[in-house]
Amino acid sequence: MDQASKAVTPNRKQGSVKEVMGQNTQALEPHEVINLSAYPIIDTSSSAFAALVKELRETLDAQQYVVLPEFILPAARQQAVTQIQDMLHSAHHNTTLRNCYLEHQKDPSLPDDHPKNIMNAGSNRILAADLLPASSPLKTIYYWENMMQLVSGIVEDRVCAFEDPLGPVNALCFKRGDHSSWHFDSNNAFTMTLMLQASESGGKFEMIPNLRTDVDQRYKQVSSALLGNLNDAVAVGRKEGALCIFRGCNSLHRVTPVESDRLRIMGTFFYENKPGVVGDPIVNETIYGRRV
Ligand SMILES: O=C(O)CCC(=O)C(=O)O
Ligand SMILES: [Fe+2]
Repeated sequence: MDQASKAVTPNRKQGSVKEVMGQNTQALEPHEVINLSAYPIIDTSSSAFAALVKELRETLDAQQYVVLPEFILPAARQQAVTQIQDMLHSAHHNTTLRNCYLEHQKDPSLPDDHPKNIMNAGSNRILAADLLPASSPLKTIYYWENMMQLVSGIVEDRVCAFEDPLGPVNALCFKRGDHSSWHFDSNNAFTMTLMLQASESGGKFEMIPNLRTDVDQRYKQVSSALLGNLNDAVAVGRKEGALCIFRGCNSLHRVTPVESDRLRIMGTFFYENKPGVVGDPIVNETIYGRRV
């Protein structure tokens, strides 16, 4: 997914004054949202920050994902969950039938067991950025300059806020039975998620790291995985409060069906590597059911 609004969300610079925004809730400051004792990102010129970045970058490079447990503080997590549950009736219910390349059409010139022709259903509910209050802790995290510096150091690329009204920060909710079928993420070099509420059962995030490469689609191996050979799959364990950065472009991944009444809620964050990027309205329509 790739998606933005300067107008809707204030750019949260260091030392910003608390503002009263959205649903009469006061926006929290970064130190009220992020576990800064575990993650020393308050001072991005410190050696502790540099050491943290190095460790996380190396882990991401080695396993294609890195998990930061207990990243969001419990009270902020609870606030985010409550705000999302209050808005759930407005979430867009996505049901898809797609192949692992996120395409909805088969290719009749290819055999049935070609990965392009293996279609799988998926279902989730998504709240776009404009449906999350400006006081959402997810936005405090997303727009904090130090956060962008942290992410930039980990992924070794420039990190800028996405300027689409819908795309930058989303809440992805999975009710009982909802799941995301095996797929490669399209054209974003990394994806960042925050486990706000875990399901009691199911809803597991699984990944086959580097199943394809930038230059080799490895269709045979992809097809074999899609048909059930999961020897190389890893379960990425994440407890509530954990932030995860993963490279989903070449690592096949899925979310297994949620098997509990407890809603699985992920915060998802999409950064760009240059300023001024907005989403494609046609893509937005498929993800959010609307363009703005
Ligand atoms: O919900 C998740 O854990 C990951 C969802 C996913 O595949 C994605 O955001 O690209
Ligand atoms: Fe994905």
